[in-house]
Amino acid sequence: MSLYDDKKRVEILKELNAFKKRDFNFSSGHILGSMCTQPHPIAKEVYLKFLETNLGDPELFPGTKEIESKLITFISDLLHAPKTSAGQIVSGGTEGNITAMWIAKQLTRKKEIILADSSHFSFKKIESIMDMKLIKVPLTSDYNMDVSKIKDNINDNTAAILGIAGSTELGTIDPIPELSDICSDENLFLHVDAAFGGYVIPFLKKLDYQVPDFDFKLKGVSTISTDAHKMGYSVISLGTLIIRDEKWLDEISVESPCIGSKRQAGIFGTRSGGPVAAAYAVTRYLGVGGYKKLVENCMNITKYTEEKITDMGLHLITKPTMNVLGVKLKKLPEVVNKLSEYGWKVNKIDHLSCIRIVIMPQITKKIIDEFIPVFRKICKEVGEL
Ligand code: 0PR
Repeated sequence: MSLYDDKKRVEILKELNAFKKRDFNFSSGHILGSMCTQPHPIAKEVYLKFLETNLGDPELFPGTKEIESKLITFISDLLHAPKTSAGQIVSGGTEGNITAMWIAKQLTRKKEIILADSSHFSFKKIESIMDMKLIKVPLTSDYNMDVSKIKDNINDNTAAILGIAGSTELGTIDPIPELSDICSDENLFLHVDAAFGGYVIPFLKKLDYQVPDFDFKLKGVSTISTDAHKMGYSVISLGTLIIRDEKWLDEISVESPCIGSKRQAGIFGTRSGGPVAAAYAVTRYLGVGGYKKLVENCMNITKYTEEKITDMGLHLITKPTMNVLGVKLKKLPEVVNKLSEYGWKVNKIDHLSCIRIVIMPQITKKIIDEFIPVFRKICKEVGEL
């Protein structure tokens, strides 16, 4: 008798498929507001093969552990990390930020984080979980951190400064070179949140876009987080935190007596090797050249979308730095609700009175050509145009 009862299987799949039908999906091309993506086919295939691996026990899975090292090497090289550096796999941008602030807090024994209003809401979690304090600095008219306001906020309690390389709402990049200088001068910890921009900015540079340096080439940068499940074109959930000095990992590691490795660093214990193997497979498949093409394509479609939207008579909040557009709207909730009724998903950003459109790799010109007439019709219907 088979242990896998086919009748039950069919019944369960039927039930789950009914739930899944209610979801939006990336392959429709109608999700325009998400920083996640339909993963690359190689990522899907590899993910399934590594389902039962556990990187919390590297003694059992030494092969998968080596894949993890290779992925970390790829990203470290991309970010010009020094030889002294180390990498920590995390579940995504939130855990990357938490882990970086954990290191900063341990190293400095201080609690204040200086950051801009545009920082991701994961920092509010950090404030609460880690009993740290957020010291907010305003933005310039370009929606970047106003560096001139930083020095006034540095004091004996400063644990770290945050720079954002690809902001959640508009994809803007803080002046990381200036932040690096300040942090070098004042001997402060500088974390760069490149959850979105980590897989974009290095390629924008190769494509000759004028974007500031943001990585370990800058001496003051201490840690950088990047997400493979955003522009890394891989499966959820995977991020990487690269740490300038391997020794800092001691600050977030504990003895792990019952497993093969003597110590374990980071928040998670048991963690799947699936997303790690998948992300590595995408880096092998695409390589630097492939990612460059992907980013070039996303940027071309961003430009195309910008033109179509401004042709409609609408305005952007700011010129896109990367593949993120903020479209100003007076009738924000009305437009967003109607778009959703028509099957299109964008993000509603109330405090900027705009929608966010993210041009991820699955978004083609054809999709934008389908979207624009619907968007225009809705804008007319609600009196936006
Ligand atoms: N840092 C930055 C700059 C981010 O933009 C994000 C997420 C994070 C950290 C946190 O990353 P995780 O969510 O991986 O922990 N930014 C996206 C956002 O808030 C997350 C997201 C992605 C939301 C896809 C919705 C969605 O469909 O928009």
